[in-house]
Amino acid sequence: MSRFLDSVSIIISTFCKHAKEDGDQSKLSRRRMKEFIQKEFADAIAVSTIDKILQFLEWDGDGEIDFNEFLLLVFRVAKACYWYLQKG
Ligand SMILES: [Ca+2]
Repeated sequence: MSRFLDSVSIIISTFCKHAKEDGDQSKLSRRRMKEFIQKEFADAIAVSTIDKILQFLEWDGDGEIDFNEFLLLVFRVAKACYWYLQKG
């Protein structure tokens, strides 16, 4: 598998792993998503910011994070990392 597809596979398996641990294999609760963001970005994001991120991500208002909403986080992080690396 190419490096790019490996990365996509990791994103999918990360979402599925956390969704499965949350009971429903297709969605994460806001609580689980908050824990995920806290764990993954502990050094970079303040707790108060995480709630704002969750409001942005959870745009359909059903109280859970589906894969499309999870991808919004991936896109934002990828864009932020890209711009950070460009500044070099
Ligand atoms: Ca949702």
